[in-house]
Amino acid sequence: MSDYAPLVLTVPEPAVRPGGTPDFSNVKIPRAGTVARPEIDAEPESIRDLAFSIIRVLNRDAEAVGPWAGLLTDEELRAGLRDMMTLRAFDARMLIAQRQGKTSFYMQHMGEEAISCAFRKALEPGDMNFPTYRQAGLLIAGGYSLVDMMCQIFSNEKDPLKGRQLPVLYSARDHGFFSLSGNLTTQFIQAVGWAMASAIKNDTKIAAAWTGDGATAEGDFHAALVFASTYKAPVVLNVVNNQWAISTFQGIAKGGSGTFAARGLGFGIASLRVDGNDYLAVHAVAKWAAERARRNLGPTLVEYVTYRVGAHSTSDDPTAYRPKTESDAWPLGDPVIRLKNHLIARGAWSEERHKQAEAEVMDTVIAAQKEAESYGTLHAGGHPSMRDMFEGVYAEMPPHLRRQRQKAGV
Ligand SMILES: Cc1ncc(C[n+]2csc(CCOP(=O)(O)OP(=O)(O)O)c2C)c(N)n1
Ligand SMILES: [Mg+2]
Repeated sequence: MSDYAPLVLTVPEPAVRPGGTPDFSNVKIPRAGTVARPEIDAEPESIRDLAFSIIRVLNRDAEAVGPWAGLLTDEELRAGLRDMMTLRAFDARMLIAQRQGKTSFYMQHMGEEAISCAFRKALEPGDMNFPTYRQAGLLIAGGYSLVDMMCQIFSNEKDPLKGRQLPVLYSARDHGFFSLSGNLTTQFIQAVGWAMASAIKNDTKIAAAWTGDGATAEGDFHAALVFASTYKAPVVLNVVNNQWAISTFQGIAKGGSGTFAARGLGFGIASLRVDGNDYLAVHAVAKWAAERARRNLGPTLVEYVTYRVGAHSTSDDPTAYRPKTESDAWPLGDPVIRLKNHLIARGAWSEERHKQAEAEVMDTVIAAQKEAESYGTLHAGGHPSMRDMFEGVYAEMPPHLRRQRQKAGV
């Protein structure tokens, strides 16, 4: 007989299930403006508390307060608002297009627009993002063509990637957007490797790695942190904690560290948490982290606290695993509405201007869609040539591929 009681496996459970009352009492939210802004060259050891708090700029009255406020002009904030509205309109149109059978698949950003849109504004030309599928704001805020994005989604004759990638897995080297890999957290090791190469070449460019909360459980995430910290790679390590990894709640991937940002502490990496629905806070933290990387002060891990309002993808139905009204209960609000209200509070925007901007943005997106559809959609119109399938991988086509191409008659 053992002196010990039988062992029991711990399996974390989400606070509520479908049909229950949404509960975010576990998300501790400090008041806006209360978290300190350390010097750029602060030692990671001296700012460990930032991995357990949340940096916020916009308060309940839509004012920008505290040490992380004041970086952006009215003009820049209006541009940021327009980027987020464009991303939202783009998502709305592409979700309908998927229902209409014009594309097989789509992934939306609802609720997370501030993160990729504001982060893009902290980068310089030549910097490289290694994004996941939920950062199309990096392209939109960087002025990439909406038509090109849609052509990729429709896999049509003008698809820049010639039908080789799943819809939304874009690639735009000149826009600092590395080919999007469906294999999650490859982004982390690749970004760190790219950043190390930049340092080896004595270049000035930095990298940005992207992952969701769920994918931090992959071994690649931890391997990347080892290399980033040992070699002080010029990289910003972004973790978008939107509370869900498809149907798995964030408590499964988080482990015992308390927060995702706290993962960085064991590696001696400067680690911060930020309100991911606060455009100003995201931008300020991204600037701080990018500046550290650029000054050769090493990597920064940033956890964006946010909520995935929509379904994971068009293949997912969230009502199967979380309460229908959970997103309404999310305490950090809607990033578009929060920035809109801030601009109004500054006297730099109005309800009328917002309505007009909404109409303009939708017109722009619809015009882009019309053009993209004229080059074909999934089942209609032009397609990439079958011949393209055989090109672009080898400098010289190997004999077996040549034979296959001949067999295909293209
Ligand atoms: C290495 C790897 N494992 C599993 C998957 C399948 N998969 C696609 S999305 C996803 C959930 C990811 O959740 P999270 O990292 O939180 O990102 P989010 O979708 O919430 O932005 C999974 C498991 C994958 N694409 N790659
Ligand atoms: Mg997630």
